Amino acid sequence: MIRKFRLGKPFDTKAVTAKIESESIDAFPLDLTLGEMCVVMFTLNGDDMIFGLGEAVRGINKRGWIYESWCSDETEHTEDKRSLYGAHNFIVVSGKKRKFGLFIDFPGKVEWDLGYNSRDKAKITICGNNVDFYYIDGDTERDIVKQFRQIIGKSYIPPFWAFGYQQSCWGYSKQSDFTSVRDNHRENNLPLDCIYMDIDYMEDFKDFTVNKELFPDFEAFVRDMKAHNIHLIPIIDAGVKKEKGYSVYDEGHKKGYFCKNPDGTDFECGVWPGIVGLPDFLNKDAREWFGSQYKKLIDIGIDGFWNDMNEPTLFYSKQGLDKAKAKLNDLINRDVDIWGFFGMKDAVMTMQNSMDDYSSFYHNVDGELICHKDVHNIYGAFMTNAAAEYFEREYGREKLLIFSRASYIGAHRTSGIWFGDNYSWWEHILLNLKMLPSVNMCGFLYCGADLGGFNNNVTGDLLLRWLALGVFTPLMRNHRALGTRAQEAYQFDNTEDFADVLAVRYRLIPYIYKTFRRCSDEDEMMFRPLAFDYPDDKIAREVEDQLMLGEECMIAPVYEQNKNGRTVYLPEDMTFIKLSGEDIFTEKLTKGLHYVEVNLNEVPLFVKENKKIPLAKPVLNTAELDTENLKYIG
Ligand code: MIG
Repeated sequence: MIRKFRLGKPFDTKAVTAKIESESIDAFPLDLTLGEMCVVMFTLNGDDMIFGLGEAVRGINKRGWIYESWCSDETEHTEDKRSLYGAHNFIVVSGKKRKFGLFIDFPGKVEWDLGYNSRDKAKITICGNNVDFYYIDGDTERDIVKQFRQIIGKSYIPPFWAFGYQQSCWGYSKQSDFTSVRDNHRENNLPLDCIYMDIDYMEDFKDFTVNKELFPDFEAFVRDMKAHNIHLIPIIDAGVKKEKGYSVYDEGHKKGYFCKNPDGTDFECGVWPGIVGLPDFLNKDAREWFGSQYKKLIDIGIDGFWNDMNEPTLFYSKQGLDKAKAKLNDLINRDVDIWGFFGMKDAVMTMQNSMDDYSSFYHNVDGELICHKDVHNIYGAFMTNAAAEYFEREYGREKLLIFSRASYIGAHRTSGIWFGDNYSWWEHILLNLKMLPSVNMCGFLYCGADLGGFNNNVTGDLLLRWLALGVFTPLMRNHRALGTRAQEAYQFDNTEDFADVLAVRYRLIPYIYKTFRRCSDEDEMMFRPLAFDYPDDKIAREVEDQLMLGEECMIAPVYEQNKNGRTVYLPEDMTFIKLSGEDIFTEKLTKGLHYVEVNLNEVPLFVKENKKIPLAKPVLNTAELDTENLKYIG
């Protein structure tokens, strides 16, 4: 059962689609302290586990750390962090004595102390007092999540080809960069469906422009790629470059569609294009206007986009820069000692994404001015909704691919997400795995991490192991940062191993796609912690490096270097399957612990007794996939 409790006059975040009558706040079942900020408290029992919070660091079980819902351009996903790009305010508390779900619908900052200051207390601080609480009772974790999913609406479904393998790189710029990625995949028997265009394709990082020197006839280029069944997916950043004569800026400025300073002038800040205006995505007209800009690219054949920098990221603002300069000047005129040195460093480093800046600009919501910091967490979601609403109206559902970096619950209905700037670290394979069930709980089904890692230099074995997890994630994209070691599948001397692993993806697409659709239709999670399916199994409850997939499978990737396999826990008898190219290896294993060997070119998978999964013939593109003649294994 879902109970809603309203405090004050909450901002309409569009997270919940169901109409639910709210009860008196006095009946709220958890301890609640009211004030300028609201605090929710409850005791944690010894065996309580806490699931949820979507995109976040640390474990599947979130207990024992302090998290903050505050959409952040966080470039290092280490366990000391509190926030990443998304703000997903839903948790499930699960113990023997009681199980419940809690969704806090609030667009500003929320702090989740889940047994951090005191091991047996949860203390959730909401930075405001206009908020909707949803409290969900249920017998099982799955049931609680399903009830929640039913009130937030069905998850986004992308076009079928978006389940193919995708290659990306910050730094592909000229036309030949893209054609060579395409051709190298084909020549090496490596499948591919999409190539991403990062900010380099634009003219001076201006949204909705294409650099004419790099792409003399962009339309013909897009057509040529399409003829090879390759979709080009350009990036769109939140900030619009301030430049007279650039129509998007001129129009946005004239119509008052950018976020404002208190004096009514446009708030300006520095991001990749230089000084930008931030479109006011919370304003309905601005949203429609920005959404319709995508048409410029759609008209020339583009059918997918990724939205970036929409937390929003602010490298600096004019006021921040002035403050930092004054501080530096002051320091420079003195003898700089060690503290002066740190002062200088701080002056520069704290300029980025500062709370001062987020507190200084305003949105115009139906004539009412709202300070950004109070609605920060829905900015990116509303950017993506702007595009998605336009797409659906003009082109229909499931026609265009769109996913975002920043998100809030609600955006799961209109788009996917990717997990942002991870590293080419082994531990980030595991972080990728742990995030999957957490974001699924919050409705985000079309998702994935930068396979191979974004920052730092990859190695071939790391990429292979990571791909063997990516084979199961709806968004399967290899992406890396500018200046890092090349990580396309053909860059390594054992290219055949990569062909073997990528072939498995295409063999599994019918299964993955069907499971994905079903999970969207039935408000289910595609990936679940073992704890959800085997609540009475002590060992299963604590497993943090294996996941249930759909109703048939369990996955357990190898995520450590120089390992020829791993230990895996089977909560029931299962068939251990290894897929590699056209090869299939199967072995029946009984409930319990096993060490399984997995070569670098193999994808491990476990299928439950009496279940079977379909496999297609491996192909090099989704357009070539035969989804009718399937072979069932299990
Ligand atoms: O400040 O567009 O997360 O995927 O390659 C970096 C360049 C901006 C961050 C994204 C990343 C993308 C990069 N962007």
